[in-house]
Amino acid sequence: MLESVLQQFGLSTVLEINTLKGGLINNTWKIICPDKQYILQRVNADIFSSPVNIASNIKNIGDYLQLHHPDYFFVSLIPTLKGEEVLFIPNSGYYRLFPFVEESVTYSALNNAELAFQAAVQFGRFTHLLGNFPINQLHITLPNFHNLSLRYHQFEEALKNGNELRINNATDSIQFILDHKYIADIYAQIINNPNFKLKVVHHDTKINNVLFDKNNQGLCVIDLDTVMPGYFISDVGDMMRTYLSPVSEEEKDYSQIVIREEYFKAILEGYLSEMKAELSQDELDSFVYAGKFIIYMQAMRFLTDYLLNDSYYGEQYPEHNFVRANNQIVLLQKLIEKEGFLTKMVAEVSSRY
Ligand code: GN1
Ligand code: MG
Repeated sequence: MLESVLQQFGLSTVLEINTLKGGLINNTWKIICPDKQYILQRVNADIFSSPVNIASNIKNIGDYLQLHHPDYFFVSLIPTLKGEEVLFIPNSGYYRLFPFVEESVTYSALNNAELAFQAAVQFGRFTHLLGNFPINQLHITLPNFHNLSLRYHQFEEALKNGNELRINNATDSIQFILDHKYIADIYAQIINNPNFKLKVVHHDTKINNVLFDKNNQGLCVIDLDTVMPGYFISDVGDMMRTYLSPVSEEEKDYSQIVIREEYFKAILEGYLSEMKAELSQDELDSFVYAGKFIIYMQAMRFLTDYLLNDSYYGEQYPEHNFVRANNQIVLLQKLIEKEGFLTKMVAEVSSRY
């Protein structure tokens, strides 16, 4: 099957096809041909209703960067022999092909704060370089993706219509989300605050979406599916969610979840090195809030999915999304414990940029 897909992209001699794990949504394979390597992806069309719009965003952003920032390293799509940037195969799905960047490295976990700094520079640079990009030309690939008010509403609906056994099993976690609703209320204020500007935001800043070179210098960001107009708190927050703790959302031993202050500092310094001039005082003052916003949303999304029988994220073992939700709740608790300290760090560090 994949062979015939690859043929339509002009790849007829394929030596190896290796499945890459990592993302929860799309399928990804590394394709090894005699002279070159590629990344093939099948876009999950149950979630992304228009893979063609994603391809169009990637093309427009690539063209803009090529024109205005020709030194920026950008990974473009390789079209099919017929010139399509995404190939639709009925009853199978939407496929797209990227070149594999030779000697590039990705990480799924962080044990070096310098990499967190580099990643934050890359996500900051991406938004910074696209500062004058005509934002209304971006297709909205996932409407309301980081709309916390809507996510909260969906959570409330799941409390009414979800699996009753699971609702009873999750009483404490549900109570935690209800008790922290103020995080959603702050979001509702932010979107009405003119000092928060819509920017070109990546919306999925986990570490495996950054390419590094073999000397661990950041090269560029990848996985542009969710690049949409948004607020900086989405990108900074998801970095906090995924870089601060040494263990990921998959960890079942919650005692291993800790907030590593030097990683917070790395995110702050890396992001501000590119974005300080573009952030208003209100935005800067929300730097720590960014982490609360995203971790709260992710805890709620996993919990909502658990209550709705895992229809979005699926599960690899019983109670998987319940474990993920509770992991994120612990992460949020630990972040809140350090909020005062981290807020002082933002004031201190930002005065130096
Ligand atoms: C999904 O597919 P992946 O792993 O890049 C999700 C993110 C979540 C993440 C949690 C489109 O991202 O929002 O933060 O899982 N993407 C979508 O692991 O829902
Ligand atoms: Mg992704």
